[in-house]
Amino acid sequence: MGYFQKDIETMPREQIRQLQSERLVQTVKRVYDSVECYRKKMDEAGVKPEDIKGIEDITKLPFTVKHDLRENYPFGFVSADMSEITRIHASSGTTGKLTVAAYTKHDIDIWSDLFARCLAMVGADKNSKVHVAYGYGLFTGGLGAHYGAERLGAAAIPVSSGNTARQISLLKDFQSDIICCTPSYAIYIADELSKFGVDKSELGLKAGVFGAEPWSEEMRKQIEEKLGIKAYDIYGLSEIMGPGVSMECEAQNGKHIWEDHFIAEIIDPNTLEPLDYGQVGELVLTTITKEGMPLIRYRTRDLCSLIPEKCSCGRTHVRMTRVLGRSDDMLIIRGVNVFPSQIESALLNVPELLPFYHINVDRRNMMDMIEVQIEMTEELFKAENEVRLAVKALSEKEINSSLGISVIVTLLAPNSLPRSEGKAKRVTDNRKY
Ligand code: DLL
Repeated sequence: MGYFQKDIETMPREQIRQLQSERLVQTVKRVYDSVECYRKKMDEAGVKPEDIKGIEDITKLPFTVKHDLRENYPFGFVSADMSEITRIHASSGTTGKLTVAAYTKHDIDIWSDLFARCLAMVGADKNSKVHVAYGYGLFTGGLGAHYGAERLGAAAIPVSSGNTARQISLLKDFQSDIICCTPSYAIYIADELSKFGVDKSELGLKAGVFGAEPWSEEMRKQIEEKLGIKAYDIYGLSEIMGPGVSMECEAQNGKHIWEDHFIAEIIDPNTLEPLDYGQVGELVLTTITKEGMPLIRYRTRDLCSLIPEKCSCGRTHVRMTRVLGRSDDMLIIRGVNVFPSQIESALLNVPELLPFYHINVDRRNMMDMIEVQIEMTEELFKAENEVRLAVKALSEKEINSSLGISVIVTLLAPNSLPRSEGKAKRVTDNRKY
């Protein structure tokens, strides 16, 4: 499928590395001179900008963590003059203060290019109509997708999230070919179609650009089937830019990280040592062209691995695997590390269950207990009690055999869990630490 900036997207790896080296040196100089926190961090680590001669020196640089951004809230990490800042976003996260992201006009320009690359990658072009159902506002999803669609020359349709009835009628009337939203909202929209008497064949959709939360291959299959489209994974985070840091191509085997603008490393989240390609660890990103708020070795907390091999799509930029979970939302259940996405994968192997679930974690008599509430299909809901009990037992076994932990599965009637129009909240941990 199409390229937006072919020469860059297929640039030989040695050339990418050279570009990264030059841009890293510039960025380090820039932040040392303009961001007090970086000057302090680098002085403490005993490293001067002159010590960074290329990408091979990146490990000499200190990490940046979310806490640093919060401590310097709101604008302590801004590296440009306020007169040059043209946009400010913020991410609420799950706890505490907002994390702010500030952009210059040049930053917004690059972001638009990168999202345009992502859209072209999944077959969009200037004839496309892009239905944007990510939230518009401080969240980066809506405006990120919007500017990308416009940059490509496609028609951006700024629907934002919510009001599912209107989403469906607009999808049908406008015959949009691309939809951008969270995967959980895509499933919700798909399930609501029948309620409005709309069949997927009446929509013009061909592809979806889904991200902002972890999702599984099983969920992909369901979305693709229910909407009759190809479902692609997009990744990003506000601190680094927003959506479009990386995107899946037609091979659907990992997301290309746009390495002409970001340097990706994987580290062991405990020892902080760099890990090799292929090893699962925490993704660390350095921005190398940002002016508003460049970040050096930002610990994303997202766990994945990097795939360096050449991709069948022709793009040379390194790929990251699906995000397995976050090093900070990993549940430790009786000593076993468990990610909500692993529970999702195991349960969606059971065809009688729907992809709407919630995990409750509790501690009783010093023992960690997990209850997974999951919705049944209409058919199972109407079936005999014994049939339901058999499915419950089977799903408990699925989780046990794939994760090595025992859980209690509670089957719920269809539509009993709250639906999410943005990021889904999947876990409630009631344990007292
Ligand atoms: O979620 C930006 C975004 C919008 C990405 C739309 C993709 C689509 P934040 O609100 O700052 O920004 O949240 C960033 O969301 O560190 C990941 O933990 C998670 N995340 C984002 N995309 C994916 C994905 C946006 N494709 C945090 N798979 C990140 C898994 C994702 N997790």
